[in-house]
Amino acid sequence: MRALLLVDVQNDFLPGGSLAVTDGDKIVPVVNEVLEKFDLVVATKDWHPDDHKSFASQHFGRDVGEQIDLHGLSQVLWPDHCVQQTAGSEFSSDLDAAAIDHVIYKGDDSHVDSYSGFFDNGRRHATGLHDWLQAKGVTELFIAGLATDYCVKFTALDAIELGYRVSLITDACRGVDLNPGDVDAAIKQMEASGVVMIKSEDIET
Ligand code: VGL
Ligand code: ZN
Repeated sequence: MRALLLVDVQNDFLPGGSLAVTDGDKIVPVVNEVLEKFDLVVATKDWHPDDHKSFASQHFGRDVGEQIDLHGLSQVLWPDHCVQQTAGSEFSSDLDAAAIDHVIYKGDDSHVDSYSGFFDNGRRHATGLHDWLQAKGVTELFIAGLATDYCVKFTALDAIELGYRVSLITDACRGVDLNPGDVDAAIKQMEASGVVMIKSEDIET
């Protein structure tokens, strides 16, 4: 069984959002077309409390983009984003969200970030995504969403480690590129781990 896994297609990652990914909105029509090809669709939502420690605003004298140590884990500081129950945390209104069968929430613990849709960055807690996919008999994942060099990458790498066959729909992803080259490096790292790079048009119905 195959499934489409949408990563964080939320307003704050789209132009106009607080952590806007360049051209993030360009993936939405591509995702909508791809959605029709899958019987099973699961989506993640970045879902932070307003005092989440990945927010630069929570650290006196620190700026967005700086790296800190957060309880022993390296943490990039972000603008406040995807705060629970806010408009920024909602799916893009242009996304055909009715086609989503299940939503996985991540990043809800103030003290640890969760880039992967499967585990928090400390790998202490599972989100329930693996259990859900297993219950549905999913062995093959097609991944799309934002951002290529953060949540998409860590989700794809965990999926490989958990034993899924993983394809990344490259025209349905965009990255942050905080440091230029980050997106290219992320693609290379995923490929080296066994993720297959495909285009949306190559997906069979
Ligand atoms: C993400 C940075 C912070 C992502 C989430 O969805 O890639 N990036 N939180
Ligand atoms: Zn986040």
